[in-house]
Amino acid sequence: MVTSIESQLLSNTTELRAQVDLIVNSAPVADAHTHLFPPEFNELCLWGIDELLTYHYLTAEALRSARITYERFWAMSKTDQADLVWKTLFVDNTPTSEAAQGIISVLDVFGLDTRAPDLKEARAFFHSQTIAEHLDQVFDFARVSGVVMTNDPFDDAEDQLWSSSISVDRRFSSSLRLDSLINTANLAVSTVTQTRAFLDDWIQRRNPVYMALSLPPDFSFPSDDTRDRLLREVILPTAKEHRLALTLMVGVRRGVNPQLRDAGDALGRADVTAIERLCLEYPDVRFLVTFLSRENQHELCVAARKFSNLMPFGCWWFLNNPSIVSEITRERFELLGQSFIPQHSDARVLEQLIYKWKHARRQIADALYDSYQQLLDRGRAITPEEISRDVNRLFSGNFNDWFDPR
Ligand code: RAT
Ligand code: ZN
Repeated sequence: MVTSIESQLLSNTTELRAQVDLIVNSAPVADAHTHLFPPEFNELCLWGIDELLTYHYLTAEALRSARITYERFWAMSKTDQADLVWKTLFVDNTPTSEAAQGIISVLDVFGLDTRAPDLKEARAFFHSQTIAEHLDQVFDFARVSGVVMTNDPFDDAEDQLWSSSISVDRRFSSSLRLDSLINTANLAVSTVTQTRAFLDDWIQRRNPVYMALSLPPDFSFPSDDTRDRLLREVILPTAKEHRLALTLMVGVRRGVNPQLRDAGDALGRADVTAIERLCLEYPDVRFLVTFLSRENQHELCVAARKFSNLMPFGCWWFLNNPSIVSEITRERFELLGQSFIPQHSDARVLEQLIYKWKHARRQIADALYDSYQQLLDRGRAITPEEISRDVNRLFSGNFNDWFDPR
């Protein structure tokens, strides 16, 4: 008798592994947080080898080993900086760090020499690409169906582009990032009214998928400060009224070493109970939350078990290393089933989508396989159809439910 693939129970571990790999590697993913811009945003759309190598994750690493002062490094042109990063991290040393391995994955996908002594070949390759086709190819390789941008409503360069009524590539959705509001505001009553009107207008025109805020480790709620007032009087009412989720990224310590510029931020352990109180007090607001400290991850899972308006997402920034992604993803499967968003890329440079998703899929596949294997040992086999259901929920279903509940 012929059994259809859909109803086939995977009771053999080799077959199970093959199916998990196939399904995880081919499922399209909705990328919930990036810093990418479409080509219509001109110089804000970053791509190519020089942008890849001057990514702040890599400049921080190169400046640990290269014998050069910060001043001299920042005075160099972008191509010279990229040459120095390449020589330091890829020629003089072995590129074992996650960010460096990311470069290797990208070069490899395009068939470029991963052991090249310099960047001649890579530069020639990227210069020969036209951005429109290259973008399609990158989305295709990464199997990303769409990305959420990070849009600062107070950034003049962005604002001018939006106002020039460009039509944005449909794969790029906007998000309303409110860090500059929180960092600059001093709240008079008129400011509250004006700020709300400003946000209402921005939301109306740009149709963001969520509002977002990054927060320091000492974030507390409730609290007797301007941030608390902004949350209560501006941000949370706006979220309610527009039925927009609020994304909170907690635990970043900005500018710990200002000389490193973009690479100078660090992290700290934060208080997850602040998020619990927000979820309790605002049950009709959906919170998408990630913490930067490894030490907060278990507490975040437990908080999410208590509040269905809390969705943990991603392994953010310094957590985006295979060993830590593996640990966090397994912890989440054990405590939350499939009710979380396992990863976002945080890509700033287009081709990073390729490596960030390739590496994330590997960890997610390993963790899922182990969960199904445990189920099998305990007496329940799984079907390919169920694996697809689970993976689709993790890669896009939770995202779509959360951001588009209408
Ligand atoms: O991961 C990063 O690239 C950081 O620099 C930050 O941008 C962080 O992701 C953020 O969104 O604040
Ligand atoms: Zn980010």
